[in-house]
Amino acid sequence: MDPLRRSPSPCLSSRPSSPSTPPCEMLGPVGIEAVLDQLKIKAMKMGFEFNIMVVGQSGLGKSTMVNTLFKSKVWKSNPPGLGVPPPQTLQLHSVTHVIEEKGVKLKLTVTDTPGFGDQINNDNCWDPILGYINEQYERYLQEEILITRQRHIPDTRVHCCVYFVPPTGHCLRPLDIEFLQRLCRTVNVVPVIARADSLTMEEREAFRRRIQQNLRTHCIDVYPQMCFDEDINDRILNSKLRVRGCGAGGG
Ligand SMILES: Nc1nc2c(ncn2[C@@H]2O[C@H](COP(=O)(O)OP(=O)(O)OP(=O)(O)O)[C@@H](O)[C@H]2O)c(=O)[nH]1
Ligand SMILES: [Mg+2]
Repeated sequence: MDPLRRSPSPCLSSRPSSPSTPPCEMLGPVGIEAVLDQLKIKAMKMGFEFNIMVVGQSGLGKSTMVNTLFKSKVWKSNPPGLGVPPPQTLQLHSVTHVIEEKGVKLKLTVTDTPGFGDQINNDNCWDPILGYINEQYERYLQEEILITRQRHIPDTRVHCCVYFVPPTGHCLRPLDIEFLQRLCRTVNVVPVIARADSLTMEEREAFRRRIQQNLRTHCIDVYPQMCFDEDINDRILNSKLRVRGCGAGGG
């Protein structure tokens, strides 16, 4: 895995300094704690960016999930088209909205992709999706290496890619494996069982376990990868996610 190609973390992280650096003895308060407030004010002003992409075979509910997400959180003024399924997605497109909660702004971009796997020959059906992801890295890098770069570089890199697994109830298909192996080298992948309401609870649980086994067998490193276990808190949270992984999605 090449860490340079790994999708970026959407959040700012502040790690304590190395334990090998001894703390300096202080003779009085110097106002270090004010840094926290300053960082908070800055983060509130700037907001956070989170870019999510949905990928999967045609008809698995990618656009429905995007719509659900937007209707409940962003498209409040949109006329509700209840019962009207979204039209088939024929090209990759992104929508961006700013969500604000208790003064914290989140610029959320959702990228919807056309379904794949409908052809007799599905060779390289992942190319447009991987091409888009890599193009965003390239765009960001080009801005970053400019001598006079912008103070805030617009981040269009995909932070998280939700991969819809068809609810076959068996195991991952060869096409899923091929696709996931490529995707997970480039971006944080969260596999979900699509249309999970078409399986019973027992079938869903057995399917989830088989998928986890397939992922291990084929060295598909989905989110959260081990490199995110930076400290004990991360490890606890990530191990919970790993145990419950691939249980979401669908109804
Ligand atoms: N039972 C069930 N049906 C769903 C679910 N999500 C979506 N559907 C239905 O599945 C059909 C296809 O949904 P879409 O969201 O258009 O699927 P898509 O993955 O975007 O399809 P493409 O754009 O062709 O790639 C629609 O009729 C939805 O109402 C779900 O979780 N459960
Ligand atoms: Mg669609």
